[in-house]
Amino acid sequence: MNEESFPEGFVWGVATSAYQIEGAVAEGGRGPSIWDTFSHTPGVVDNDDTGDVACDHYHRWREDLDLMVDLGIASYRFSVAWPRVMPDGRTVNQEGLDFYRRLVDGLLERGIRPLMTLYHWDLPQSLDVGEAGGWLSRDLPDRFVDYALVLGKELGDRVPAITTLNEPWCSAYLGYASGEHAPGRTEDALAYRAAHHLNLAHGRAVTALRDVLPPTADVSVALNLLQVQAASDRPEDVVAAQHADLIANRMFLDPMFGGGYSDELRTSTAGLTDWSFLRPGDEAEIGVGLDSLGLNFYNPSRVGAGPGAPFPGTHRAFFADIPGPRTVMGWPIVPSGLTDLLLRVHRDTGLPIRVTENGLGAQEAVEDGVVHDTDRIDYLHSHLTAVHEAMRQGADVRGYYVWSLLDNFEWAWGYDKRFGLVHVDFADQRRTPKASAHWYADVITRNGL
Ligand code: IFM
Repeated sequence: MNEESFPEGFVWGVATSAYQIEGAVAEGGRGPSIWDTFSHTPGVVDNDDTGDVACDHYHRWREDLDLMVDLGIASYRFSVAWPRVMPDGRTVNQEGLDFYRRLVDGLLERGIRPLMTLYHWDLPQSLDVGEAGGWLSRDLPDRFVDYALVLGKELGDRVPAITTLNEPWCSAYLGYASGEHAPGRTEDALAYRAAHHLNLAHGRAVTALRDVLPPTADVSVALNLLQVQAASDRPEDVVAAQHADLIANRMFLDPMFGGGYSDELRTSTAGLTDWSFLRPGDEAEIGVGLDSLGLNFYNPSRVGAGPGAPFPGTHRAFFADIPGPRTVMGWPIVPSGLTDLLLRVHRDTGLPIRVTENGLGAQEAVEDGVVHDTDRIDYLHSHLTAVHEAMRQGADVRGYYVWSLLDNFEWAWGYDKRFGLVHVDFADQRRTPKASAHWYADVITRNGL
């Protein structure tokens, strides 16, 4: 690996998720998800956008796979819609399974390696009924195991890599504390209960999957760990940053890799939760071995003790400003944060790592048939340089997946913020590869920058 090249076999990929691209929410026997309900609630998504049609990928998947071939993509990270495969969260819908079987076969025929995420936030609505439903329910981990086993048995012979959860931080803290995501609950204490049940679902699913997957299967989780920086070296800011690290990162890392929730985490959350949801044996079930780790990164977070945008799930830490350039999402552009985070994760887990998401959100349009997204090229270039630097310093990074292949439904931001390498005209579903797509294809051909 020289200054600009990546090792042979480094995997170049793109990522998407089901609710953000598929559309066809009432076709093929699919049942409603919590995101259907949430996005149809007036005022919660910009412009009241929904994923009803999205990129119509459910009908256009062949065209989208061909786009990946044109770009030279080696691996495609997609997620399965639980409500398509089990419309009520429990009963198998063969038509839904068939869709994913065709998708996976289509990938393999084109020489693209599937990386399948089981849960990217679209929980079947019928599993979220009442005040204590959804991820607040102790029943959910077992429902998730049943679902994981259906996919493991159906597709495990042809999908070499399976990720259990995408960004459980978002499911727990944005779904249950800040309310920005489905199901839109707003109580800090609920977020900890949800996070624990997500962890338990992950651990139990990994154990169950091992029994049905081939021994070569690569099982992982994808975390959006915060690269937390203290707002200053004032003791109160340092403590606030440690607190944020505990609730955002170690809430997941400790039980998955550290032998259980740490005393520090328990102390730090006293007053926010009584941990009554934790039962003897849970931590052992969560801390099962993984083959690799997915890391999603967009920006570091500066955290302080002063006033500012509150940090979800805590009364004590606040997001502080990071000076310098920002994306239209308001997210600071600091590529060195990715190097630091990769090295930390390498130290903490020792696992092979994939950067399973990284990319830039922008507001852009096709002009004379072209999207000149030089800002995205700059962003991707600088972050790939940061990955390269982490590898030079010893991090075992095996692949990089741009978020995202297509412009898509960006959750509470709707369709206005575009992350795709490929522009989607949502009026006629026309796909136009942006300048960044051509740039990425070139990077892939050269296996380097
Ligand atoms: O679009 C999301 C994705 O679903 C999860 N990670 C962050 C992306 C950009 O916000």
